[in-house]
Amino acid sequence: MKVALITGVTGQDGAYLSEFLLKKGYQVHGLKRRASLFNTDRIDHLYQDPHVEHRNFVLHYGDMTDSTNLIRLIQEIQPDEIYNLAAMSHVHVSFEVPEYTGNADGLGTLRILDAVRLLGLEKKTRIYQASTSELYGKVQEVPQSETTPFYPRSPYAVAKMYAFWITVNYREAYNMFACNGILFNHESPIRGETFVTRKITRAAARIGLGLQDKVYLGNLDAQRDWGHAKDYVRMMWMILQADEAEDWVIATGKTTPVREFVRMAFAEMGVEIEFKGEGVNEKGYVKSCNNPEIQLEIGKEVLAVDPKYFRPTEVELLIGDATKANTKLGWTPEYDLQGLVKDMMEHDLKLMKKDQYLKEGGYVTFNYFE
Ligand code: NDP
Ligand code: GDR
Repeated sequence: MKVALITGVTGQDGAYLSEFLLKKGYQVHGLKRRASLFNTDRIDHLYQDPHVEHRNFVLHYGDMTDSTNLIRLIQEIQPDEIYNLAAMSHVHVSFEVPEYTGNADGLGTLRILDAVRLLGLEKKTRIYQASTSELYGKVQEVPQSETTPFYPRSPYAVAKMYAFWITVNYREAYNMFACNGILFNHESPIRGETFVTRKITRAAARIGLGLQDKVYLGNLDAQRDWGHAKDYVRMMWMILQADEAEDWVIATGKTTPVREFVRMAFAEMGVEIEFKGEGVNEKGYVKSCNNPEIQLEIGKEVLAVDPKYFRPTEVELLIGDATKANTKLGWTPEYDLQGLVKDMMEHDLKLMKKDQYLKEGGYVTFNYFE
């Protein structure tokens, strides 16, 4: 039985990757942080009673900023594969907590690599590092591939740049099987609520059900290459099964502005949106509604721009070239953007219907605007 350690197991990718590896027959160990409330929503369906012998899904407390904890866990677990997914992963928030981001996302990666080296596991343990299209930052060329130069534009991206190169360095210096997956944005129904896609699908569902008036967004012109997280975790595994340790771009090859994602999300509920105005004055209005379950007045303002969501330095355009992954590993995504939006909207409409019942029952429901 192969043994995997996933850092960031409670996150979007950690949850999908755990499911994927368990189906493949792995024993999966996950690193979770201690929190004052349960933080395992995304993996609760995989939970196994700790009193049962021979579990194949085991959680451990830990933190990317704590070297001794990481060394001890890796020593105990003796993993065949480590997927280093843990990170302070929000680009905008990284401007608020730049030092912590550098510590967890940059030095955290070094701690994992060095623990493996220190424990003499260089020949046994393969390491996947969660690198990112944010490394490309300010546009140098499109589409972006493994040979495109980096120009990071946030403390998050700069920390991830350190993580990228320290992974390459440990591979070259110590002959370790350590790889970067340079993944472009990938989303899902369990995406964090403050990333733009999930913020939009949650808000569209709430607005459609009369639970929220409108949504405030930042830069509507930013363009992203959005894929489905399920397709991307499959590729993380493929990267570690390859004959050689290399770095790989994973992307759909298509890019879409934030504004268009909004249009597609509302369209999933049968609501057509039109945009008027420019820059900070741009707004979105209901143009038509052909869904009897959705009661939205024609002309209702459902979207406004709030500059507080603008970033000090922005990444305007990402579009990835995953030719290498397509040709050498045979990876192609199963979901297109339409399929992704449909999956997210179906989920969020169901979720918000629960809130609607609660509200009708007199309970207070909470909305997130960030
Ligand atoms: P999430 O934000 O959903 O999950 C991040 C995970 O890291 C959570 O489990 C979180 O724990 C954990 N974490 C954060 N800080 C620490 C810490 N100091 N110690 C231990 N664990 C910590 O991210 P995703 O699942 O979307 O992304 C996974 C990885 O891939 C991240 O490294 C991200 O930067 C990278 N990435 C993501 C892309 C995407 O589009 N999703 C694209 C490219 C790269 P908790 O639940 O307690 O907060
Ligand atoms: P990103 O994702 O920064 O690409 O990082 P996010 O969804 O946060 O932003 C995408 C684009 O949308 C614009 N935007 C907004 N973003 C947010 N969060 N909230 C808003 O209200 C809003 N309005 C417009 C942003 O300015 C940006 O241009 C994600 C993370 O998962 C990283 O960890 C990962 O490395 C990269 O994707 C690839």
